[in-house]
Amino acid sequence: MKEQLEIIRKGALEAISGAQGAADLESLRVKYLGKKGELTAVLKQMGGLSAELRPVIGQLANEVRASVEKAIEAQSAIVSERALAARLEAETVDVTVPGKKIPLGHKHPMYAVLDEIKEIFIGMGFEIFDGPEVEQAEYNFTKLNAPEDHPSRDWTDTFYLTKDSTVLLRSQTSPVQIRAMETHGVPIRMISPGRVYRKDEVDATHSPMFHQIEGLVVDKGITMADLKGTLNTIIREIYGSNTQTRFRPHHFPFTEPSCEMDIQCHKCGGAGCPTCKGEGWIELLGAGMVHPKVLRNCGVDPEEYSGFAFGFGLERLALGQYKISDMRLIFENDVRFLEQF
Ligand code: 2NL
Repeated sequence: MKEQLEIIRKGALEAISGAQGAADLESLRVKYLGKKGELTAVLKQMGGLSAELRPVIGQLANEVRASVEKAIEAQSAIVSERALAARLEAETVDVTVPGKKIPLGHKHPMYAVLDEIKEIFIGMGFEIFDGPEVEQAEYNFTKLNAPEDHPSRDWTDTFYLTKDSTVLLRSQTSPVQIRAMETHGVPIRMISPGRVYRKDEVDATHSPMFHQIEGLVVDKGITMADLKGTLNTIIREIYGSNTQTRFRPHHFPFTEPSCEMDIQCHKCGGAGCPTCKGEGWIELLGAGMVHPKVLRNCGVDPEEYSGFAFGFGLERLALGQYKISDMRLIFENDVRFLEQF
């Protein structure tokens, strides 16, 4: 029986060291150590042994079992290590292979213009203020000194949201500046960019929703010279340092005196061409010295403080900057148009 056990041990250890996978090892375990295995078969014959031989063979059998178990364990570690190495080899990722390109969008051309303008104002110490698009008539008109019968208040021009005409879609961003004077106080240097709404029919130069940038500077001793100097500086940042400007008298209820600012046509240099409709000048913005009544309506003493304000349409500026012929293209968001910028 001793020889039989040694043969089993030798055969088992050889078979185990040659096993290539976990399944092979499991079947070898069954073959040698299982209930119907070779070692068990030998142990079953131990009843016929003498009393002296039985413990000797028993001890040997235990040794064989232990060494077979140990061999299976060791081989199992080798096999799984090999399997891992093979997997790592097979599943290697080449991180140097160029990736798939994901097409990214970009800023809308009008917001590119807006961001450029914001940067210029921020550089000159202006703060950017936001406010509600649904406004009270009080803030959109009354505090801005618009008389009760002013044409801009007419329901044919303004989107009212209540029957009593007290709530509306703002027609300018000036109410943001009124609110800023009330809450932030003066002195103040600010711009308020945002959507505004007017009952205009859609055509190449009009849209019922468009974007406006308004600006406001209030401090002690602010004059028309500050208005002209600031606006000239900003326009020259946008259009180039050689840009010629002119100021024409105008009327707004919220400023006194009021003016409009033109730039000399960048296409023809002032000679007159289709871009400037033969004028040589292009109208750019409206501005003026804040009306004393407007200051008082916001709790600011016009004897102590003065200021200037201005406003312009962003779409119109973007159309000019990118030589776009139709405002509808700005809002349609057709990618064939947007991809050109
Ligand atoms: C335009 C140009 C303008 C203002 C806006 C303003 C704001 C306050 C006080 C006084 Cl809080 N004025 N804004 C001033 C002049 C022109 O916009 O063509 N508007 C119809």
